[in-house]
Amino acid sequence: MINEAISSVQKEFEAELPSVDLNSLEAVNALRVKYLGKKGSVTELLKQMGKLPAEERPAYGKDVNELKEFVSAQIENALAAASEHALEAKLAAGFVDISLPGDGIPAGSTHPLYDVREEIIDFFAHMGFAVDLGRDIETDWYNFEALNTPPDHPSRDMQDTFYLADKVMLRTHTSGTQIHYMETHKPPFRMIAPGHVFRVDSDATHAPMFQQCEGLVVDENISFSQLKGILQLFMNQLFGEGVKTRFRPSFFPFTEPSAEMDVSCVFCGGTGCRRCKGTGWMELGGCGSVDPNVFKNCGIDPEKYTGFAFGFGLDRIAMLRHAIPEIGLLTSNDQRFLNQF
Ligand code: FA5
Repeated sequence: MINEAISSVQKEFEAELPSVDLNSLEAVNALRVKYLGKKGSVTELLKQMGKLPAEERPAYGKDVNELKEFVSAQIENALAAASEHALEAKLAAGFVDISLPGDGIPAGSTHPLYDVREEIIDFFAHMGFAVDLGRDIETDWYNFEALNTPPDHPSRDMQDTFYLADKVMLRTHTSGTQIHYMETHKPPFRMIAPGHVFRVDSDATHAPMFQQCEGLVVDENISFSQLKGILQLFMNQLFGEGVKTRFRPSFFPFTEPSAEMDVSCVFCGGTGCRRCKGTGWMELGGCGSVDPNVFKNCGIDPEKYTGFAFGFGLDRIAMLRHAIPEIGLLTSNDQRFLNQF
């Protein structure tokens, strides 16, 4: 038969437990002290064991230990519930628990235009080309005159150029960087000049601000066929081995002969589709052999040196690679567009 003192403590505990506020850590702690503390009723029962005759101790010990385990388990559960409630209350009051798992920061990605620019720089830097970023604001000399562009050339028109002051403008192409470079470097050299350019121009494939990459190689015996070879390699790098190039005769005041370079349409492989307007080709940039007048303007002997130059639209390359229908999307900062990359 269970010891009367033990069963009375058990009954008392069972009667008291339901009335304790389980949301209050203080109340549950008080219950713990009352039964399991140094002078708690269960602790007192345990102390009694030593005073009992030896033959009664085993049965008493078993019962009192069972009671202790029961009370401990109940109080532990109550403490866990009260602690959780206390934490929730703190969180609701603005407390930050730094041990809780975080919400996670979504990873960003590089912009498709940035990727094209980096790939171009990487490709030409590996071939020993220097990189000159040039400047966004140019004078008439660098943007037009030294580039052999006559005063009546249409590109000088207010309709095409953003003028900041008389003979000062936002550059309309990266070709001015050729002049700065030739004025400050002696041949032989090879360089590229990626950067923003500005024109009064706006439709699905033309933007008022876009990026170009200029290229210039000057040495003795530089030929047009070397230009074609390097640009073919460059296109292979950008669009894969299967891409073909085509050079159409064209005109730029600063190159002679001049050409427009087309690549076989990356969408249809050259058979003709809606995107290449049925031609099988897409225009990417201009190029040519450096006009001797440009060399003279920069103090380089055209009898000794020859060279080639090219200029490409980076936005057009990004549009081709990702089938982007509107050039404006590239600079619109629209998350729905950007999240696709
Ligand atoms: C030029 O700007 C010459 N400076 C290129 C050059 C450099 C020729 C060196 C010879 C030697 P063009 O105006 O065609 O050429 O522009 C070159 C490329 O820039 C175009 O083929 C196209 O890809 C891109 N481009 C031109 N206008 C725009 C525009 N408004 N928006 C986006 N891309 C454009």
